[in-house]
Amino acid sequence: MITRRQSLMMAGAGLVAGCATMPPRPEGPSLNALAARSGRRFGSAVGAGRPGTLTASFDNRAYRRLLEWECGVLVHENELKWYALRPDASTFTYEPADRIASFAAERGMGLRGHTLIWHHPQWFPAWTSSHDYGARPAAEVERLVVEHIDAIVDRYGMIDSWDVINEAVDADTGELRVTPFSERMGGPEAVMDLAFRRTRERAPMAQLVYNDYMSWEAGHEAHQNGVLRLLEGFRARGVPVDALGVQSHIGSGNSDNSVGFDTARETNWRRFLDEVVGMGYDLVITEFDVHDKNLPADFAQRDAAVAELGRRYLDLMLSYPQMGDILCWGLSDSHTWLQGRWYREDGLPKRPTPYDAQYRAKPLRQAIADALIAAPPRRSA
Ligand code: 9MR
Repeated sequence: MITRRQSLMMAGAGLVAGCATMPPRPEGPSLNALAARSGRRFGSAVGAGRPGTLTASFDNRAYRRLLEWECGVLVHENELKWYALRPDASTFTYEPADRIASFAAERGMGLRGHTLIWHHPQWFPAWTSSHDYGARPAAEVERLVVEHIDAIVDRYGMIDSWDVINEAVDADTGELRVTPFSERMGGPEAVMDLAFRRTRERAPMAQLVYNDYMSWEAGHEAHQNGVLRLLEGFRARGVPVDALGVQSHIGSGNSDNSVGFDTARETNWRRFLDEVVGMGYDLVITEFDVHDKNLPADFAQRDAAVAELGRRYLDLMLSYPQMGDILCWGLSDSHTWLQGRWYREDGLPKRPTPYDAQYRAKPLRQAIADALIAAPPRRSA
């Protein structure tokens, strides 16, 4: 449900059907062309949600133009999640996901897969709790997971990089989350190992990713440690995981009580990344945006601070040769998920993406371009 406050925010952000006319394309190469110079791709999430909402960027012609200009790879924002694809145990709702996949295929773009299992109880559809798992619940979970992976991976055979598991580590404690599946299968590891192994069988050429939102801000240490333990476990058990998806929602910190803008702890973050690549994992930036909740109202000041932090972050990430593709979680302020929660004190719309709500390039777009131009070549782990 969209609240009155959200609808006002959306109007403020320019998310009103038909109000967008397309400003000229930025001069010079696209972000994807710049990424290609060092062997990477640039891309974005796009959503085919209910028309007129923040999740419906694909509905917007101007937004689709931005994708065509800038991207070499797309990812569904929500359409492959269980709650979107599977209203009940036997129905699959493919149409919104198909539209995005066709758009990418027709333009020769790549596609990432988000996500085969969002390992977080909040995002499991309600029916997974009330489902009749029968006398052998573990076997029934296994059947559901295998059926899901086979159906989705086969249907979207063009997907070359899968977020097989998303957000399994509790950010506060570092422990693995318990889900309706894990509690019936004898633990989270059993579900995750099965998912990775099955995906490898069905998509042997695809990059298999564990994706999470541990970040470089202060307060993320428990989350980072939990992710390291999980990645060590995968290696110890011989589970086929190729890369860590670093979501990269940086900036103000995503919570109601966020106070600062930049609390980056670079030395600690490098130590974390060193351990990850030391275990032989590649890195992917899967959901980049720069939250500006606590920055001043003034657009120029805000945009400059967002661009400066974004550049510093991307430079650090791109200093790792194992760092691969870079995807933003939305290209325009008209449709970012951050407009829908953790509102600014001044009530103004946020500016966390490379293009403003009128589809004009902002300093963050230039910062991404500059970071890509300066990037050393990619070398896979
Ligand atoms: O941007 C997504 C938003 O539209 C959805 O309402 C929300 C819940 O499904 O998920 C958002 O995307 C999340 C992504 O799937 C996983 N990492 C965090 C993203 C932002 O919450």
